[in-house]
Amino acid sequence: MSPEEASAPQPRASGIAPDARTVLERCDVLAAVSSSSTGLTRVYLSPEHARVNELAGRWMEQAGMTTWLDAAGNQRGRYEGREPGAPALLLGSHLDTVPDAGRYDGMLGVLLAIAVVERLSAAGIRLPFAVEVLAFGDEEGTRFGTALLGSRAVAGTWDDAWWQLVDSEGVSLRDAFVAFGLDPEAVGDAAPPRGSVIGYLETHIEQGPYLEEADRALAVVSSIAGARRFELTMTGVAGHAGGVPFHRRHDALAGASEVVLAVERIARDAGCIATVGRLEAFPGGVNVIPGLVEFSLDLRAEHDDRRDEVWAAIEAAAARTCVERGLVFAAHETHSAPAVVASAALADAVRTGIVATGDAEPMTLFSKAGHDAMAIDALTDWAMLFVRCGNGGISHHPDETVTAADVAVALDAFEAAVRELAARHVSAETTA
Ligand code: HGY
Ligand code: MN
Ligand code: MN
Repeated sequence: MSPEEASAPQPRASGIAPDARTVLERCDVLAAVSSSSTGLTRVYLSPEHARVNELAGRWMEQAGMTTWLDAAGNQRGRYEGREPGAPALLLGSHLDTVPDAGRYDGMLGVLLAIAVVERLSAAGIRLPFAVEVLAFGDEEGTRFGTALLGSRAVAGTWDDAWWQLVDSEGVSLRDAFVAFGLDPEAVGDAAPPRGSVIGYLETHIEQGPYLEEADRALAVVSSIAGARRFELTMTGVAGHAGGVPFHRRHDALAGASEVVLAVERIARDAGCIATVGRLEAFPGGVNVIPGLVEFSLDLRAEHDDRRDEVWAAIEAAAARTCVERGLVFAAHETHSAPAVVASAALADAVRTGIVATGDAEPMTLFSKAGHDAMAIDALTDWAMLFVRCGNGGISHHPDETVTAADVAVALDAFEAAVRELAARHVSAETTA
């Protein structure tokens, strides 16, 4: 196979390629697998997770892959290269969701990866490397708070301290593993042997407004923001809503509210991104001054030192509020992932894939959303392809949307990027 043949994308049927339409139909099938009757919620090691693993596994087999469930509950598929057992290019994304999610965040990337392999297999093409598809089970961290568990197991960066994490029902991660049929002691087996991986490509919806604003379908990702997550508490004194005069109050909710607004002000002024996604006041009576507030913080930035400076400023603002109001502030960090930069060589192949679809000057975007590539960065080089989100880029919301045309062009670009890597592999072998 010449380098030119290896990099030519499949000819596109008029209109929307049938396999691109199948990707969207499969997104709809997966969207129906939810633990909630009023929206899409699917968490790690749940019965719903087992169900979508089964569906993805079946589609992987139809695409000509051998499949297995790995030691961390990720659904995996492998399409051999010209030589059986050759090192693999990894393609993937995640099948878990946030509460009340959209149907494309993660799922689109898994299904596009399967569709790329299906195209190779249907054309009888074997590349100079194997292609593995990974459907990660826990990118969001919805169930246990710490994110990227599936991809961190594959990257070989599992932390045994996580076994004690518990979900909202008090089920530990260890017990959830066992209930899912996994052996906690074997979690390390999810990591591929050293030298058996040549890189990782992920296609994902942008989850932002920039492609839609620029009227572009695709972009290559330059880097992914580093993230830290915290469980925060503000403790005051509960009391009678009528009997306690203002100057005697230690109102935990008023104090927490000052911190929430300080989070927004400090992060915005620093060009970072911070969100309080959850807040609960206790004891929660309408006629009781809140004595305790539990709230979350999701803090991200393009550069980790900037992010950490913002965190220090937030802590200082909280300390001032505590002095003024006679409160106590505490923070427990639940997740931390460093900012990561895409591999120039792999990103260039993604760029070439976008050019192959007719976009002569592909857009480059920094990802403010986190992705499994952050974890896989510890294992191998990575690059990402972004697909336009409609509705102003809304995501982590049922109104998340993509167009069939954008999915079709993303599939072409993703396939072209994989075949570009094959062409480069061939020419590197030839000149070696
Ligand atoms: O939170 C994120 O950015 C990703 O969707 N998990
Ligand atoms: Mn997400
Ligand atoms: Mn995602």
